[in-house]
Amino acid sequence: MAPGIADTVKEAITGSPFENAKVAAMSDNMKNYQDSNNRITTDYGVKQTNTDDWLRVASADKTGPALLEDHAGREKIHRFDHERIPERVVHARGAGAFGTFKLFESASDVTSAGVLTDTSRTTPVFLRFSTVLGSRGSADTVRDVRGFAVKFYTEEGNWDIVGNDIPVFFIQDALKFPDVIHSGKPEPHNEIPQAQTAHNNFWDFQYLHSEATHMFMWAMSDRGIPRSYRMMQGFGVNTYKLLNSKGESHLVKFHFTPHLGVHSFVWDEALKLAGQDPDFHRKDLWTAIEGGQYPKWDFGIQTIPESQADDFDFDPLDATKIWPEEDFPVRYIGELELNRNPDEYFTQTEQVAFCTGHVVPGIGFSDDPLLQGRNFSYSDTQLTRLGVNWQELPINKPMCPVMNQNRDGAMRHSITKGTVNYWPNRFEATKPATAEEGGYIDFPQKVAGMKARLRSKKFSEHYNQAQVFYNSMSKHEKMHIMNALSFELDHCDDPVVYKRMVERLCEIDLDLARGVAEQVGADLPEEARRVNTGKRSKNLSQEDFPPKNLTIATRMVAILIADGYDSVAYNAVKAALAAQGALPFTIAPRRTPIYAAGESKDSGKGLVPDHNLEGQRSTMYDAIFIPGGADSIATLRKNGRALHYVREAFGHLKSIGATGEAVAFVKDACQLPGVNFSEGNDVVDSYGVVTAAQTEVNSFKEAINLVKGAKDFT
Ligand code: HDD
Repeated sequence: MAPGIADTVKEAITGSPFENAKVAAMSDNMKNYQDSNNRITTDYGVKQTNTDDWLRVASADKTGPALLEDHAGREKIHRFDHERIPERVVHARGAGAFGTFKLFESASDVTSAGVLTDTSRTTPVFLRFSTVLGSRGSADTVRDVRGFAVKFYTEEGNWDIVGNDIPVFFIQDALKFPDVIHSGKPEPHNEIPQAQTAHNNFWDFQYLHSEATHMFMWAMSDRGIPRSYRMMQGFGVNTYKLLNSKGESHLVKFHFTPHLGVHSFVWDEALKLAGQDPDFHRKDLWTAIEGGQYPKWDFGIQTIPESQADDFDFDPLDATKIWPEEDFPVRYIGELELNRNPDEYFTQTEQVAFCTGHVVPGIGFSDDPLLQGRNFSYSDTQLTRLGVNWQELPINKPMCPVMNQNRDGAMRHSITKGTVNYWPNRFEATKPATAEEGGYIDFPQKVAGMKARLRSKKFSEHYNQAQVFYNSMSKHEKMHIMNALSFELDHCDDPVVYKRMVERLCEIDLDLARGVAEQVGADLPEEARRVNTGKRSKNLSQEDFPPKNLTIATRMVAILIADGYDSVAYNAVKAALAAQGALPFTIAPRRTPIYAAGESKDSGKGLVPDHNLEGQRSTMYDAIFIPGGADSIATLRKNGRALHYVREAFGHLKSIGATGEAVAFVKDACQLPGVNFSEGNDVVDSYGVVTAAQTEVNSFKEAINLVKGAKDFT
């Protein structure tokens, strides 16, 4: 394909070309601000000589009133006044990227969808990650569910999977959505707290609405505080249908599993980062893609022949239940890669609009009552946010032809030629497609029943899978759940709320309930409300999702130095980390040249660090390395910020590498209650800490790889 404007724009700005059919298709809508040949014009195209001074009655020594006549001036202010559109009612804060979807195994046995059967295609996608409860300007690292919404620009039209990083949901029926969201959003009287579930209303609702139990256990687990968007699973959550060319129907759930493995923060890191770097996840995604470290997910399906839908002890249409992977293995058939950052946040990430109702031939809807209601809500909300012609916006426009009788409305872009705009018409123009031509066929489902506000009987069981989830956690994951619940309920000052929640936990596990009760000041329960069966299931613990290939690529490493540092160890470790795609940053007491041991300050050389110790925090890094050097370490020992770096990183169980004099420094800095190091100054004997009198680059890399494992000990 010949390079379009989009390619030239991108190349002019970043110097690198790109390939993405959807981005190329948007080239007609793109313009390049950063071109010195451009001249400022009004929106109606007239070049302007001055956009700084309002036209006014004035002379060299007297400024008089502004003139209404200044149309260009009024246009500039008027356009600014109207820049904002309503933020999303949920999932307001997000970050997106373009990418591609490749199928490596045809699923033609279960579907006729081209995107899931044609292995020769590369389907462009746009993926938007989000938090649910916070406003557009809230922090990335809060405890919350993360949105995982994928728009596939397929040859047969747009297909949207509007999913989350957690496979179940709080409610079974879409009609409860306003209630669950109102209870989690800031309280109505004072709009507090922002982007938090830690308040009375949320937990009040969770108790009174027992079907939420499974989901809140996931949200309180480490899944609620992911380390990176690149290290989360994505789930379609709802049950859809796949329809094959024989006219058979299967129920289906969609899965995305990250190649980097599933990793999380510890809560203290997440809390601190929310203030220290509210854009942490956004930046992480952006930097990885700009650096060519493209995040990837395996795409998989779980299917059940529709004829067997009633054969299980749970209802496969209930979105508060998973389909256990022992019984319904995920069949991985494709790969999704994100490989290009957006050009402009507003017109792409903000204006992208997803709809669960967007399906293509071969994919359909089940009777999942949550999905059925969602199908109404998404297109409805876009009317408030974007207006009736939202599907014409460049980011939302399908890549295949769009033609129908829909016309006009605010901000209509397309100009449709012709003397008629209805069907049937005497010209036989723009007629319905046949199935052979790729027309959408609704699955001919036989339905009989009473009209009633009812759910099927199996929907009333709410605790089994919540218990299986808890039982499937590792020891430290269980502890994190207990601590998360203790944090949240500590923020509830109405005793009714936290006492009832402890009762609810007795449905899951008595030890958990007692642990939380003690911490939050509720009565200590004596008995479980249900026996804990001890039943577990696979692929619920994050430990079941290690990285596909061990890699330290994109892991952020802080290297702490001061004047007199050991440049041999510094250079060796830094080069080795960079060679493996890790991102080493040098941090020192000041951002002016730092001199190595033996290097004269008069040499005029020195090394300019990336940051000073005040500018960054250990929480922003996955690991730290400290080279030796007597003077350097003597300085760092006296620097409270440096000491805190080491201690905090150790407390968060991050990998710490040290050589020479730095070994004893790490050891002294980490003399915390309950920490026992072996004798001697040459080695610090603690999981994740790699020290040596000599540079042990390989062990340090190993340790960074094991960051997740190291967190076992929090
Ligand atoms: Fe929703 C946005 C995911 C239930 C109504 N939802 C939204 C987004 C995601 C989800 C990822 C952000 C899309 C984007 O990035 O633009 N929602 C889910 C999942 C659900 C779910 C996984 C359960 C399976 N949602 C749900 C229900 C309703 C909605 C039951 C209403 C009845 N959701 C909306 C919405 C939003 C939305 C109000 C706000 C902005 C938007 O749609 O485009 O319509």
